[in-house]
Amino acid sequence: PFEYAPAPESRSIVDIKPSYGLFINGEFVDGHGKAFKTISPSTEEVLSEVAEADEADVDAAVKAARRAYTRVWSKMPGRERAKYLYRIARIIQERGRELAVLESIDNGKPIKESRDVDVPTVAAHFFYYAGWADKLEYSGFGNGNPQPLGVAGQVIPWNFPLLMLAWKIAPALACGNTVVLKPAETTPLTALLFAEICQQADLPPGVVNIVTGAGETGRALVSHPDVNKVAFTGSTDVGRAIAKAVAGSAKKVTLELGGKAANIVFDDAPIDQAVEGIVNGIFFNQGHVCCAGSRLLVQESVADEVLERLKRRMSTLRVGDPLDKNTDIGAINSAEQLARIRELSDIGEAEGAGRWSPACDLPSNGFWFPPTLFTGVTQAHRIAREEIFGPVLSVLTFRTPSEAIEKANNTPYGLSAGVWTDKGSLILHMANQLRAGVVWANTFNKFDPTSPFGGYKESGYGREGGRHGLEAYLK
Ligand code: TXE
Repeated sequence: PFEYAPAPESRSIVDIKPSYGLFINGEFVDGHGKAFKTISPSTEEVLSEVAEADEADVDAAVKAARRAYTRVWSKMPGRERAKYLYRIARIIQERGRELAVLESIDNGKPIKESRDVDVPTVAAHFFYYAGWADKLEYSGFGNGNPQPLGVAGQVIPWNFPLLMLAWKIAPALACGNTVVLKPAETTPLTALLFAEICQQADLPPGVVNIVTGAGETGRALVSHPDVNKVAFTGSTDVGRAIAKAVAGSAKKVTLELGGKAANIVFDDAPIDQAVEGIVNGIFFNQGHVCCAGSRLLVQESVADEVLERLKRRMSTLRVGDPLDKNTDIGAINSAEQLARIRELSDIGEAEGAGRWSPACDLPSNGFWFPPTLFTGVTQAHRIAREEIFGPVLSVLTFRTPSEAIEKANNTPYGLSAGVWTDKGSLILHMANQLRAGVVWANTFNKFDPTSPFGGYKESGYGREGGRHGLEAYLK
């Protein structure tokens, strides 16, 4: 019963073609392989058929990237490269609504997130790295004469299709590399729209190439002998496979893998603010977030109060149509991911944790999962250790800061953590003790192009974002 319900964002502003080819050397071309279907996870309708790049297609893309690298891009002065990146950033802003609607249709995420978080952050990355392109010699890399690496092979996941593309492509181009990027098989459409934007920006052919396909295409790309740099974001298992595939080669590699972040609430935290941070930490993007605050560690003395307020807040979350501007939680990205979330949640229940979800009507078509809370979770439970990658929060309690640190670090992962307290000294103490690449204080899931992002332990290595993000693309 909400009084104000604006009409859903119109689908008609996006032009989804019945089929798409590969983007190689500045043009859309037919692939040699089969085609695969991309569906809308909120309706299960087939959106389009997309070419599946085989080894020969990947080779053609790498060759185009090499030519563009040698003849044009690596020779161009940084300030000229910057002009293209600024142009791309501006077109992303101009076509922001179209990009946001397409992202929500193909991925399932709520329009208010794709419109207000994903797309603006994507533009911000291109603006930010455009600013570096002509200042690299002053950045302290390569004894004042930093050089690009060559051709970058980049493989990205489906949870932030455009944002991961921006994290990968913007720094690579700013440094003078050319790229072949493979989007995830369930979310190829915005990368293909980005290819159109490259054409619109008159980016020289071959500087950006997009090859669509699944794991086989990704494997062909990362193991191609003429790829100099591999950048991957995805599951820890595939990250391991990629590390093996490139072992012994001279390729530079960065891996950004899974997570099981602790969001730690102390008894002196402003509770309402912390509850918002807990909700944002785990329900943003349906919990399909590598740095999601999927473990809530709450100090025992305030646990009951926090849980009561959290449940009340969860009861107001609206699950449904990603294009409805009121929606807080959209569709789960695929049937496979939904099955994985269901399986781990059922295991949590079977292992004795208390399961709770607010009453909510889930649409009959599409892939949906209600916001879910598990209480009474211990370190022994699988839901405390394994990445669920869905809107499922495991709640643990602690008494002292050292117990919180011990529990937070008791995971093979180390991507992020959150600390909620009024004490500045405690924030600094926790940040120094937590084995996580990012520690947020009194906030969560904040992404900024100026800040480096990346993991400890099995969450991977290398940093993306900020000045550190340049390091991955320079020698
Ligand atoms: O990931 P994959 P999946 C986690 C999350 C999720 C689980 C499985 O827990 O439930 O992984 O998701 C490409 N060589 N994350 O199966 O398979 C693939 O085509 C090269 C966390 O979707 O890792 C896609 O483009 N590439 C994560 C990309 O790898 C290969 C985000 C990621 O898919 C390949 C996504 C191969 N051998 C899932 N096999 C995060 N860190 O944010 C697959 N790919």
